[in-house]
Amino acid sequence: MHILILGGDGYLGWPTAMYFSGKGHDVTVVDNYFRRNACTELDCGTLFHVPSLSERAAIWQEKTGYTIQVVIGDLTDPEVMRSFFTGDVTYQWPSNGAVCAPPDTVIHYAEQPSAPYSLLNYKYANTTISNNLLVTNNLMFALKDLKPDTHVIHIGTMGEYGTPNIDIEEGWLEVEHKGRKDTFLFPRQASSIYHTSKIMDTDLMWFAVRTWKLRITNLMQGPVYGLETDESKIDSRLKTIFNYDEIFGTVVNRFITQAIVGYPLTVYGQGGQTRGYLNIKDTLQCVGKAVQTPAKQGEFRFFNQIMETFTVRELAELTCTVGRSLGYDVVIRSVENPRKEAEEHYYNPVYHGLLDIGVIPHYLTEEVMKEIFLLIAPFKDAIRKDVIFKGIKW
Ligand code: USQ
Repeated sequence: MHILILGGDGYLGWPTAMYFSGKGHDVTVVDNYFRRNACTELDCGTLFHVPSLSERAAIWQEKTGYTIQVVIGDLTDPEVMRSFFTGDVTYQWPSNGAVCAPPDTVIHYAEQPSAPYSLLNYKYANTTISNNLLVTNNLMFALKDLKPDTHVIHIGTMGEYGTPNIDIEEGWLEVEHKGRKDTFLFPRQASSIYHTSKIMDTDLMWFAVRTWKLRITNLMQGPVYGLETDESKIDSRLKTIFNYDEIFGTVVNRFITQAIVGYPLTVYGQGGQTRGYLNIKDTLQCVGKAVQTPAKQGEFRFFNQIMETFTVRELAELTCTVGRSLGYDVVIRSVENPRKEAEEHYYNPVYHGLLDIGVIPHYLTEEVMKEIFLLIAPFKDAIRKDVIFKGIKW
């Protein structure tokens, strides 16, 4: 299969590229280096230096013999998006790369992924909305015009649903109203501009499926944690970008980093916020299973991509237990919540669809968290305390 990964330089994009390449698929990655550039612009700090995409693809080829083709381009430009389906694409690596056939599958990660970034101010809100919606819309039109049988896997977010006082279904809800029934997208109520942009993505994709009979899987993902995947073990330079700062770091990765550097764990507010979490290894498994069992033509398929739920307080306590067992002096400090979100709420999402197609979860046990501690610990001296909490409010 030829798999095109939009956003192939990100936290999830690069591990996904290695995962499919290692299984013998033809893989092309495209990225505009948004994440790296934003980290530099906003002085976020990352745990370690990450080689460029071309450098990583060269290391990958040297170690495994597999080629990952690299394109540096901005997918908000419709011509860049369309070039992958017309064969007019310009490869950065390998420089003599033969032009590939159009992809069979597109995995769409090419979005600004941070809620705090989207609420820094109106400028960053606009960047989030324009990037995320234009990339998705360009993809929908490229498929409609050039290759409607391509299976798209879009990484959505559980945050689209918010924290409703009813159980969260996988994408759809059957509603009975005045004696009649119909099925609708599950009600959405996001708590950031970033999450709202993902709701609008979903609406664009649902329009495209209804109107042009495209085939799309929307993976409604919770916060991801972890650093290592089977492929990144091959060479330390293949590790994915790792953020622990307030803007791009997700909570579990942040807490472990904070514990290592002796920074009190930043539990926002009461810490009763409940989310569904998954290991980065399970993101790869889920995407892998979704590729193997694609949506049908004209189907908009949803999976809730989480493996288990935790409150923030539970995550902080787990980090404390594991950190102390490793000799770190870990303390928890509740800080005034910079976000507008429910701090104690009902949360009962359904998430059996991915298990039904064969995903076997890696749960966040003490042992698993210890492994992540041991991967981050060697970078202790590089951890910057000044980027951990700046209090980006909304
Ligand atoms: N939190 C803390 N302390 C911190 C950081 C976060 O208490 O230092 C809390 C937040 O207030 C929130 C929860 O932990 O209640 C999760 O926050 P997060 O920053 O790990 O995740 P979030 O902002 O929701 O976004 C992340 C990814 C995003 C993805 C989303 C899935 O950045 O791309 O879509 O997780 S979900 O949360 O299910 O919407």
